[in-house]
Amino acid sequence: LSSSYKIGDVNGLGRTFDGIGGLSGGGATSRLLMNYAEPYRSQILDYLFKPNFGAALQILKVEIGGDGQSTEGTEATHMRSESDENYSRGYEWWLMKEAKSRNPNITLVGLPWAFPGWIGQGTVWPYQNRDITAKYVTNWVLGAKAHHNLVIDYVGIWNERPFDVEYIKILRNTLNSAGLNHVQIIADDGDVYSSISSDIMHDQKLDEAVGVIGTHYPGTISSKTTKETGKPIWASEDYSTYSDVIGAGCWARILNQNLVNGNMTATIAWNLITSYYDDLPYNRCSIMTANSPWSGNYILNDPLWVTSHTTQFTQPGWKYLQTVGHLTGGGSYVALTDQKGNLTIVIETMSHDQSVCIRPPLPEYSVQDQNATFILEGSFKGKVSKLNMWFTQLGQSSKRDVFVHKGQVAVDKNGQALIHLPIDCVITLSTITSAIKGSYPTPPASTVFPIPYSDNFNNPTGFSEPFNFADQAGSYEFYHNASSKDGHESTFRQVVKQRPVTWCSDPDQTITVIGNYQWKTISVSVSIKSESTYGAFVAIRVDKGGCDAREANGLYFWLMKNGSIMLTSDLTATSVLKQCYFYWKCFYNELDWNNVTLSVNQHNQVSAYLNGKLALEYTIPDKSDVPNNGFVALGTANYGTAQFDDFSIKEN
Ligand code: 147
Repeated sequence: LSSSYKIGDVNGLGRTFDGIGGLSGGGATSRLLMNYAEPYRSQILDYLFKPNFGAALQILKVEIGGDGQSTEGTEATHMRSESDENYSRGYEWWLMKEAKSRNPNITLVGLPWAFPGWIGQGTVWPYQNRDITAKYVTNWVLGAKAHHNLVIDYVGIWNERPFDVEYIKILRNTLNSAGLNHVQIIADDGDVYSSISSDIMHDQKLDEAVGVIGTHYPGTISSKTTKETGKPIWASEDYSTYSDVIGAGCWARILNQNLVNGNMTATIAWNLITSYYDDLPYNRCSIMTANSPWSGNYILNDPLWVTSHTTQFTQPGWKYLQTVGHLTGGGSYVALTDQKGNLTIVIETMSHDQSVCIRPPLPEYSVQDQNATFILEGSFKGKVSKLNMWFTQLGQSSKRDVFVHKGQVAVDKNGQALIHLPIDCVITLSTITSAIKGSYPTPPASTVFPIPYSDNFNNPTGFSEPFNFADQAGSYEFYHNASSKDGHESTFRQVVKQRPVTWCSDPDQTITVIGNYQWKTISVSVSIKSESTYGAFVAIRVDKGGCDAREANGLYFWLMKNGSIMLTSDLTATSVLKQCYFYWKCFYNELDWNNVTLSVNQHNQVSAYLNGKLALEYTIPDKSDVPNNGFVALGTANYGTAQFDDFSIKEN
């Protein structure tokens, strides 16, 4: 099969290209990135953000943390009450600065998943008092500038949850009143057929307030109404597919076809980087992988180099040509120009089975080996005599070129360039000469979470949080007891006092997990001080995180403020395996620090020591709700503060 395709600007240009991006958050997807040692941490960031090196991302979208669960964990909020403002929590500020330092032109986007509880004003609805929520989001933008010199370009409404027309208008006004007219609003980060588009068509004020229509997992299409609004359309979250060769095929197909079929001018991958534990949900649905900080290992997954095929040959602000489309033998091509003579053509020939994404379902189609003649017309004819060719072979082919420079393709005097297009490949043809397949020496091999492990929370990490704990409900951070003389000056503290305006159904307890999901026979020690909580726990074999955290089974040892202790097989403490009350035999000072050691051995015997004395024993029966393995965890019986110290884990 041989076909020809016109590439030119004879009938004018198409839409403005806004970029290809990655999403940190939604949520806690970057949690383990901060503790990578140098040089690995900088190398990882270079592969993601440095121009002419790796993914060279053009957009970084981050979660505006709300202290609530948002897929791989919770991210810290900048306002824990109406009077609290703190712009040094979490790691998104740091990540944005690292991205900007590599690419000052990178576009920054912020979007809330959960909101802190007080935003609901007694409800679990963020639009209860719209002015308060608008101020909360506006403060985040102002704080980014004031504390980190970060200019935020776009903010969203409420990830994949209902929008509120009145709120969008109030947010626009609040941003403007704060001098943030340049910050555009993306709405509504929902599905392709969201009513936001028809609402915009019928409401001039809303039309003025919304800058970009953002849809999620659009399956490369936009609705007729969305196109009719004339607004830029983004796949503001997409991909979310395991980062193997099929994930790379998904990414290649949607990067082109989101424009060809859906007129979308930006696509943002969920997620940027797997820096969350394997065995949390959506394992390795990322552009690259770095979730073994104790080893230094990271993985350059194929989707990273698929990204380079567009990002290293374009800039946001370039124009798509109108001459884009489907190839006659299957696949697609897009073309872009800087309007100064540069031309980039990106071609993908991904077959169905080699490019299935997590969602939505992909209708059947076929692709065949084909030849294509691209005929340059308009301002390119006679001006472009050769095009650099970069090539990636995906699919199950044994020959696996990944982002390889294949020299130059000649454009003949008639403006024609002939190329062969095998199945399952991505090809860039471009006048741009600066592209590089960046490389560093191979990082160390991945290792499992190291034990014995300990943390006395005395060593600053440069972040508000210690390394390796992945909060699944509530927020945990370093705490300094200024006046303490009892050896607990620096501790680890749960600080959220009210259940958030949730995005998932967060439990009524809080929990932070750490370690290796495969752990079976483990002993964990920790000192615990309940403050405003009803009690606190240490747990092993915790088998769930993410939005399912409230279903997490495990072995939970609780110190309750009423003086009781108990062992349960679940986070919600509905399944009590053993308990004892203070008036019987387990007396301890429930208001002070208490040291606990919880252990399970090869014979499934569980023991809990309280202040050095055996407090509870239990043998897990053959048939039991107690999982065979899981994470270590700390937590609290409800929202409220509690402190932890002298934490250690060893294998039995
Ligand atoms: C998205 C979320 O926005 C992300 O935070 C992350 O959870 C991601 C994981 O794939 O998913 O939410 C969606 C969840 C389910 C669907 C669409 C989006 N769905 O079933 O169509």
